[in-house]
Parts: sequence; C-alpha cells; structure tokens
Amino acid sequence: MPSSGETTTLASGHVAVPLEEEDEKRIFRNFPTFTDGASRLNPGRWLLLKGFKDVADRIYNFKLRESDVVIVTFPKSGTTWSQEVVWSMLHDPDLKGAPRSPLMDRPPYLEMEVDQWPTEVKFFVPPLFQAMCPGGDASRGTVVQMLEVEKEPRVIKTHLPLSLLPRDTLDKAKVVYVARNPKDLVTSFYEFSRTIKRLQFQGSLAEFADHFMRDELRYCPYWEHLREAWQKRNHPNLHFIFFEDLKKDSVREYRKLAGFLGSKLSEEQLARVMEHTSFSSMKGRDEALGKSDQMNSEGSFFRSGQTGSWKQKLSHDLESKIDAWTKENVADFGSDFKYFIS
Ligand code: PPS
Repeated sequence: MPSSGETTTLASGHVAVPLEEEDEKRIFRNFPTFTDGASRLNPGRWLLLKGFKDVADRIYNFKLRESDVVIVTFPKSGTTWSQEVVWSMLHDPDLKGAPRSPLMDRPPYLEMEVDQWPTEVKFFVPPLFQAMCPGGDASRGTVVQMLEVEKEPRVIKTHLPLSLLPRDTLDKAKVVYVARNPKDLVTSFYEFSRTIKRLQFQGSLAEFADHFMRDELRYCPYWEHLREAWQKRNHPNLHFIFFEDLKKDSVREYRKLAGFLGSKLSEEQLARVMEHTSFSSMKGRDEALGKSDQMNSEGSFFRSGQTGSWKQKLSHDLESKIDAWTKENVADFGSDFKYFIS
C-alpha cells in the first residue's frame, strides 16, 4: 500500500517511507507507550522508528577506526553477553576491575538516540553525554560525539542490519555478528517487551510472534537481518556466532572469538573472562550492568539465558507456524546454516 507520508532518501540509498496510519495503529496497538511513528526503509523493508531517518546519514557517514569492534545483532540474540565478553577480552582480561560504566553507556549504541521511546523529546540524550562531552552540542548527535572520546578499542553495539551501518564498516572495523534461533528469540523478545517499563507490550505471545513473522517489530525482517551477515560470513572482518554454539561449546567459541579479535589471552585469562561473563555471573551484576531498573517487578533482563526455553512457552500451534515460516525463509542459506527445519 503506498504511504501518504513524505518519503526521505538516505545517504545509504535507502528510502524511508512512513507507515500508513492504519498499519501503524494495528502494528503498535499493543504498545501503549508508542508515540513516535515508524517507517519502512527500502530496499530491505526494515521497520524502524520514524526518527531514524534523521540520524541515519550521521550513522552511515560515521568514521570507524581500524581498532573498532562492532557488535551487530537482531534484538535478544545475545548482544549484552557478547558485548561483555568482547569488552572484557579487550580491556580487562585479568578482571582487575578496569572502570566500567553501565553497558548501555559503554559506549552508547549507534542508533540509541531514536531507540528509547517513549520520549518526550524527539531525541534521547544519553545521561552520560554531558559527562563525556562537556559543552557538547546534542544537536550534532550525542552518540557520535561520545564515540569520538571513547577509549580505544571501541566496542560499538547496534541492532541495525549491515546495510544501514557506516559505509565502510567491513573494510575498516571488525564485526561480530550474533544470531539466535527464532523460537528462543521471539520468546525472549516477548517477555522483554512485556516487562520492560518503556514498552509494556499488552498482547499475547501469539500476537507478538505474529508481528515478528509479519516483519512488524523494530529491526525486522529478522531473516533478512541474518541473511545480510550470513552472506559475509567468510569475510575476514566478520565473525559470525550462533548463540547456541556460544552456550553449548563456550570454550571453543570464546577461543575463536579471542583469535578473531587478535587478543592473545592466556588460558587463565580465558577462564576468568568465561566466569565473569557466565549467565549467573552477569545476572548477579544486572544492576551494575544498568539492566535491572529498566524492568518492572515481573521481569528480568537476564531471564533464562538458555537455548530451548521456548519449549515451556510456545503452543504446539505456534511452534508449527514458526517452523513453517523458518522453512520458507532459510532455503538459500546453505547447508552450514543452523536453523534448518527438515
Ligand atoms: S537486547 O535487549 O536486544 O540487547 O538483548 P540481548 O542482550 O541481545 O539478549 C538478551 C538475552 O540474552 C540472554 N543473556 C545471556 N545468555 C547466556 N549467557 C549470558 N551471559 C547472557 N547474558 C544475557 C538474556 O538472558 C536474554 O535471553 P533470555 O532468553 O530472555 O533469557
């Protein structure tokens, strides 16, 4: 359906098309805090908040450094876990307690200014901005200014797909892409969206999963997000990790990741980082990691940390729907891809 709103062409070549009012109402009807408006970005049909078009070019033109590590994930795929692992490997492998600010601010994630709805103001100004950039002018972009003064090597997080990242990302920086299977992901995303104070999703898991499969959640389409990274899995600057492998064979995966980062960890350091970034250890630090105050009393950011916890949550019918949807979408991923349904 053509949109009645104004379209915007971005430096990346994408065209941002505001959602039709009735689509927007339907998609966000269960998000009582939603106020901002959303757009599709073509090609790709990426669903993002409308304000993204105002920061997109700043992100696309952002100058990465060769020492940068960019962690790219679809939400709820293991972003926080991999951030903590990468940051520890690069900055504090002995766990001597190098100063850490909350992960949310270490550093702010690329699209943070438009991802904090509901906001009274158009753009969210991260609380650390004044401290990191005294006298900084927020209208020039808070995230880019904070990144300019961030200690190297910078560990940058984003949920944006590769095609919306800075133009030379893979030529310049190292990218760690983490993928998670759709059933655990949708379960995690639902519980998070239901219990995080700023979203308060009101619908059922079945409704949420329907939005997910219809590409109606922010950062969707999920399969296209994965596909863009999967196609680059042999690129020397991209390291593709499955959440399930990280969980099942942590020693091997942590070693591979350290090798990719060029961080020569001793066995002892590796063991320390593993312990520090285990689920129980991170859950125990959720306040320090800046996660606990985001959730209401029913929820926890560090919820289960498991593979397969969907089995307690998805009905048989929903499981079958997600399987059929997966089957339709993974045909061209190749045999080394993990989420096949035979
Ligand atoms: S977000 O909000 O998109 O940044 O969320 P993200 O960090 O990507 O994903 C949150 C899920 O990751 C789990 N998690 C972990 N699992 C295992 N080990 C460690 N250390 C760990 N840290 C976070 C977290 O519990 C969420 O998954 P669920 O299934 O909801 O428990």
